[in-house]
Amino acid sequence: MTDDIPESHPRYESLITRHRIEAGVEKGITSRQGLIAQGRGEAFDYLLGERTIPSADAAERAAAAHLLLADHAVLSVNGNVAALVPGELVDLAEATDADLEVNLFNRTDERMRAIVAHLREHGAEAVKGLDADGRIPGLDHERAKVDADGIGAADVVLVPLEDGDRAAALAEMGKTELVVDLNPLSRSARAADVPIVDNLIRAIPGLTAHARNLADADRDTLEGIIREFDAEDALVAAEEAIRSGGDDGESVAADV
Ligand code: PTJ
Repeated sequence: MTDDIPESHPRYESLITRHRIEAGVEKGITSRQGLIAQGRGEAFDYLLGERTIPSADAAERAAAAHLLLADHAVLSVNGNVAALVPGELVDLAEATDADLEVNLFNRTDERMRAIVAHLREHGAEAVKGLDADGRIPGLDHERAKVDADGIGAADVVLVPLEDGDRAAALAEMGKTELVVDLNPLSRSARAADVPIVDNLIRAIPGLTAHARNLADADRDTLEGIIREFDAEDALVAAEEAIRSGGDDGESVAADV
């Protein structure tokens, strides 16, 4: 089906992304609600000009520094993330020595296993999430279920495409939270230590590129990058970019 979309199409990437989400639903990985979430994200991405704005790039660099400094970093995977960037997440886990853990809002045993298998097909060795022997306090839905030696024990968690409740609960547990969300007004973005207002399909490879560039950096350098980053400023810059159709005065380049 992707073969039917010519690369010259002005919205090629967006159409490929839609196809991946659709295929994720067909494969039993992505929930049907994931289609709605994707549509919401697309609207923000369109207004951002479907590009990584400078403040998001700075956030990706700060997030990479956090992952490299972590004692135990975990990358949380849901149905949309698994459909859109499975191989890219495996690369990021390798570059930062982080664990991968499946954590679902609409949790079923079948979906959990399908996502674990999908990540393995994309090169993951160990994938956490099936034990579910830990709980995030203060949450009464399925996302509270975590592995005690995974998200339960992590000091830094990357939660791409999150729902606001868990973002707040993880912050409450004192974990450093890195969130990817195209909506700078979402509760998840606002609860994050590092909100990355960018599309997952650009943000995850961006994070990995920064992690690889910083692989030999010393602790002082990484701590300096983290100190320089201001979450509130990044959210304000993203909101301004959305309202003005481009953070640097450029008009939105996307075609309908
Ligand atoms: O797989 P599950 O069962 O864990 O369910 C996952 C979904 C996504 C259905 C669930 O977490 C959900 O309902 O999320 P929300 O509350 O719709 O929030 C999704 C947020 O992600 C919105 O703020 C969107 O703007 C944003 N978003 C959607 N697609 C992308 C995105 N952000 C970055 N990149 C995207 N591709």
